[in-house]
Amino acid sequence: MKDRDIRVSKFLSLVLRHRPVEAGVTLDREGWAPVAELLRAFERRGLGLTLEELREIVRANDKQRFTLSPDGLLIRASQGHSVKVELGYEPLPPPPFLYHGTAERFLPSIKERGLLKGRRHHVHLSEQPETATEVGRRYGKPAVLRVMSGEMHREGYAFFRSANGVWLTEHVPVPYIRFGGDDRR
Ligand code: HQG
Repeated sequence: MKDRDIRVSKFLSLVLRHRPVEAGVTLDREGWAPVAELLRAFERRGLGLTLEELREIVRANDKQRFTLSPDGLLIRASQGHSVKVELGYEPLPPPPFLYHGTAERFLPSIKERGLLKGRRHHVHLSEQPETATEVGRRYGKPAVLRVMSGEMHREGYAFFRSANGVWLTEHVPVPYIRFGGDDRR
């Protein structure tokens, strides 16, 4: 991605997931913001953006983080919020295993408390261990944990899949985590 596109994408994440009020943007219950309001927030930020540019950045985003409504008037982040929103994803049976990328320094705490959602709404899980490695790298030396999602689901834990393919669940207790990563034990 180009430098400017990265700045735009980061500001979009900030506004649509974490700090809409500070940016002067209103999210509805389901996390949708009026595109016109968002464009004005970009203006104020000194990152003037045309509608066409916004559409292209949403289309080309590496993780498909944002969704435009069919009429193009509203936009929301597909996952990752810390502000309260109801994304409305239906519970779905997950694949047997999912992966969580973290940093090695978090492992002692995860071994005690399981995976916690922190300030976000959910714990985020990937279908691919490679994606999890990249997620983990953001915080330090990456470690990939395998989550026994099939077993969790059979035992009553709910899973959701965001529009951009990230799996979401409330908490992963320690017994469902394999710390060896991809070894199928
Ligand atoms: C860790 C990115 C200590 C957890 C990604 C993670 C994702 C614990 C950090 C999305 C813990 C939270 C979310 C425990 C979990 N003790 N640390 N018990 N339980 N942690 O950023 O999953 O690029 O809130 O392992 O792709 O890293 O922004 O969550 O390291 O989908 O679109 O606490 O963000 O997407 O960090 O990332 P985060 P995450 P975007």
